[in-house]
Amino acid sequence: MSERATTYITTPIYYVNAQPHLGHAYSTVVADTYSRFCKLRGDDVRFQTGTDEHGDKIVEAAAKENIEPRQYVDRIANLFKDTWPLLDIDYDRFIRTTDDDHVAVVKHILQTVHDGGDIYFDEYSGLYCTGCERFLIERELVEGKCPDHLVEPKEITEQNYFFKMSRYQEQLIDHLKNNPEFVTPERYRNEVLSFLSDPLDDLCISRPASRLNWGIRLPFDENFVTYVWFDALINYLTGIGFPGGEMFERYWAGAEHLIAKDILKPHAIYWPTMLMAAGVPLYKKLHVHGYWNVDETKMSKSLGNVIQPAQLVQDYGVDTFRYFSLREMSFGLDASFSSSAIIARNNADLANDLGNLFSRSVSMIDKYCASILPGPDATDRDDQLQNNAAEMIGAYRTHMGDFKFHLGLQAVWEFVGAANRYIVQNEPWSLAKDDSMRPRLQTVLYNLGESLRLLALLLKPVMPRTAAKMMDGLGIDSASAMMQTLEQGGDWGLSIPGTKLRKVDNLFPRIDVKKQAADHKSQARKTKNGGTETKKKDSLIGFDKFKDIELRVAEIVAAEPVPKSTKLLKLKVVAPEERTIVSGIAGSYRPEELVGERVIIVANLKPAKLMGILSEGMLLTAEFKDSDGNDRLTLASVSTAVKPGTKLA
Ligand code: ME8
Repeated sequence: MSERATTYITTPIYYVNAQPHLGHAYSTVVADTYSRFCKLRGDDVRFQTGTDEHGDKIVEAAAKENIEPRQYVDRIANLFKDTWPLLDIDYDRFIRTTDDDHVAVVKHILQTVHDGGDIYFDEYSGLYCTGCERFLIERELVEGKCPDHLVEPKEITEQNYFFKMSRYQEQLIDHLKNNPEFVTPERYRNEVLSFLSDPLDDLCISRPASRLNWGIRLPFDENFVTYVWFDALINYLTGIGFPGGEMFERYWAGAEHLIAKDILKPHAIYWPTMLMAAGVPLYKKLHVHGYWNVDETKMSKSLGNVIQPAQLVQDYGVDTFRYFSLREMSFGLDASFSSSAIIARNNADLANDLGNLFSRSVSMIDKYCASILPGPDATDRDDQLQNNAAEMIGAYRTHMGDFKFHLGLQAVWEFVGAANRYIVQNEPWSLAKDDSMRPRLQTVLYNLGESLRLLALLLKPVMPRTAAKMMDGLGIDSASAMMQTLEQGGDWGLSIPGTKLRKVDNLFPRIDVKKQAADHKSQARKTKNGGTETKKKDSLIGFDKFKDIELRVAEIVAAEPVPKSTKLLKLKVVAPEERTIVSGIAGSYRPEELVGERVIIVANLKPAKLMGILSEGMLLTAEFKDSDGNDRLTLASVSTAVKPGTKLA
């Protein structure tokens, strides 16, 4: 029997000098999703997050509030702790660098490295800013002054302890060369190697307690405290019971750290060399992601554009945020957060594609089979749909395991599109009209139920609440074996005919773009001086507003005249979900010449009733005069090579 793989995933431990924001939320959601994905893959998983509580910055933040550092760190650490349940973060340990066991492990490592001869005492001269309580380097200065305190730093000579980092430079280069996946994506591995092409300095790892006493005392010299990075990185060992203990043995070999590019150097250079000096094997992998900007601008307190996780959950819902952040950011690259981008994803991918697939399938099983999942006809297989499902699972497993979450989700949504097309192609509503087609109808509905079960299984790591709701609607016990791992549940055909489905609410309500746009407009008006713009200016729209209009390619799959109307045609289109659109083109087109056309629709228009038929969108047309001088319409169309559902950018 093969042994279960182990995975130990960590986030950075966040400084408590700021409140949790979008960037912290992203890293923590990624780690949580990966942890849940690894469980789905069958691994034995441990997941750790926490807070970094020592050092100058924290003392400064506490002083600003006129409270003791201890009181201050307790308050902010609790803010982080209280935030994670809002995002459904399911960690095993929340570690704080002020925890007793952590202090003991830091002392243990310091002593080991000291005993091994890799820590020495030396004099250091540098430019010291008393306001900052740290040494500054030349290029941090503006006109020779500290930019924060506007004073010239003093040249001081201080005695400190140093770690012989330089001694491990070659060993680290070898490790990076021999283990191409040690730091990923590759661009960050290259960055580290390029940094290592210059000689590495030793690392100053202490601060005199006379000027900073909020830290861990060196075990071999009580007059000094530990430099905050040497302290913080060790949290990854403390959390699994280092140095002894079963947990360390069990998890360390599977350690995968997740960080953003800002803290690459401490993780890819300080940390592995520290481990080498302490005689501890290196962690397995370092995954590095990019930065979130807000509306293309850097997020910062002074710009007032810091986004808080609680606000995100309130505005968009937890699963919409989780899905959006994983789908929108190509792991490793920077991405831009905007309200219109998250609303577009909610309305198109979640409400339209997934939400409609779910509600239509469940309501047809309700209507035609009294909410009981029918049995498929044993001789009637739909290989195409089953192959699509197998392809989805394969691609999902590979990409999620490689931290390419956007590609994993893309594969899932290709299957959502295939399942939506399956409905259109099979027309269960037509099959239901013909008694002889009952076995076929049952097969189609079973296959839809089974597609939804597989989707719920794969979406568990990304959107745990939505997956639970889908299982509830499908009448599946979320604790059942087929919903636990890909191994147990990834095969086609495990749904049990006869299962009673349950009524659940819509998976994703649409977010009203118009209302949001109106809110933004009134917000913008408030901030403009006096509202004196001319009418002409008012008729121009900003790119933000244009981005709210969703144009998609649709394939017309059926067309018929609307009774008692000379102008209207009722069209069934796939974009990629099926919808009905009533369009005033009867004077220019005959129904039969429209089937198969790829046209352009406005996909996020509020549905409206025309001659009693609900029209869900609008076709783009242009007016012209034909050779007889009659007014005619022509449809905006694209080549049939473009897939239905493709968005126009
Ligand atoms: O550096 N986009 O803590 P920190 C994406 N205590 N991620 C972001 C982000 C953004 N705009 N801003 C922050 C520290 N992050 C140290 C870590 S670990 C041993 C010690 C996330 O509070 C991202 O994960 O400054 C980044 O690496 C981390 O927050 C930095 O958090």
